[in-house]
Amino acid sequence: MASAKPPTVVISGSGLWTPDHIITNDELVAAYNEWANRYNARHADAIAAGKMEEKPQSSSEFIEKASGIKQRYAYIKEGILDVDRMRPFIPERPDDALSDQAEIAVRAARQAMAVAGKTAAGIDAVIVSCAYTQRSYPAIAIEVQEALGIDGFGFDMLVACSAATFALHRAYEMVAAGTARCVLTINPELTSPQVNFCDRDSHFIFGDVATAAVVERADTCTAPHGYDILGTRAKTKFSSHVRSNFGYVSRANDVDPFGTDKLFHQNGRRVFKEVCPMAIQHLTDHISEHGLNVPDIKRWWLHQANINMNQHIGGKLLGREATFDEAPIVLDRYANTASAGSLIAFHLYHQDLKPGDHGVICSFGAGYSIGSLVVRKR
Ligand code: CO8
Repeated sequence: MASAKPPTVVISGSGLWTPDHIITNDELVAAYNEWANRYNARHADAIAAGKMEEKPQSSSEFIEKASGIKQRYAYIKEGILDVDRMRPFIPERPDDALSDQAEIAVRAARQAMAVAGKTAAGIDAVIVSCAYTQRSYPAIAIEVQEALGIDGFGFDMLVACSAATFALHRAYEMVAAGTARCVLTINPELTSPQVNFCDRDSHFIFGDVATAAVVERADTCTAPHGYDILGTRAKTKFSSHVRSNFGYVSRANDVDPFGTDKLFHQNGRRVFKEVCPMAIQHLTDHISEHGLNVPDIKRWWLHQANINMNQHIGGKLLGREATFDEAPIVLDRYANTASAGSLIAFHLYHQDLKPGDHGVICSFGAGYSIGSLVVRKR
């Protein structure tokens, strides 16, 4: 008996929630430098005796040149620039209130649902996928499901920078397999609580945001800017060069659960050198799997960690510098938003493509992990 052809699966809507608060490089650098001055004054004797290292100064010029980041958004700005605190002040909410992450997830999700023309009744599953969830259980996805009035099921996924693309992969597979008619994927990237604002090498990297997407069968899609998913590709390779050791076992380890190694830390140079070739190979292989060559791709919605990384990858693929139109950059405004970067780029820059145009959504980063989708405008 011939097996039935799997249905065409579509991204029919996307959503983006942007926080109200902006932190510029100058603001961030001023707070860090003042903190470093105070630290150095406090430990002057030990530093002079060579027992402690002096904290070096940060600079806006370095940040923009090394990363392309000019500002970032913060869910809550209060506390981050307070030299006596150096972390956001996010008051704990009672168990019967919507959690912070569920709240921002719902905001992005409602937008994606409106764009896709979907009500709660049309959605079967919710995937919340991001770099961190603010608690282990009940899943944030189930809380979001409840808040949106969706019947069906939800679960959380953590794949650091590739969480958004890997969630779209799962959604694609569920819809293709017929286990769900329509899946909502959401990436509430609340990064600021895990940023070490006292670390010159990484204090500038991240911003908060939430993105969402609706994935459904082509035959139910009524959205004006749907994209057929032609295929997905994923690759992971273990590396500790981007790492956070925060976790539930710290209590039993008898260590400070908030020590600096429990926050985001990385060897940025190594990551740059090791991930770029992996991403270039991955993208080349993925499009060729679909009989496509680089000139056939109208738009590359790439991960947004570092502008030099994007320019390097775009340059190697195209043999010249990619234009903004070919590979849009959002990290100057949003900074690195963990997994959400490629989805922000997609959300802001996908409506102008013509039916039949091809594009690629791709993320790369911690894990290491790389995830991509080859898509075609309907
Ligand atoms: N101001 C002034 N100078 C600085 C600063 C600063 N803020 N920071 C570093 N420097 C100095 C360094 O100390 C160094 O000095 P020296 O030469 O004397 O040693 C010099 O500037 C050059 O430093 P680097 O070699 O580190 O500079 P790079 O050009 O490599 O730029 C970057 C640093 C921007 C970090 C760059 O390496 C980079 O972006 N690499 C890619 C990293 C990447 O993509 N990582 C993925 C991270 S995201 C991810 O995986 C998701 C994780 C989950 C989310 C986490 C949320 C919290």
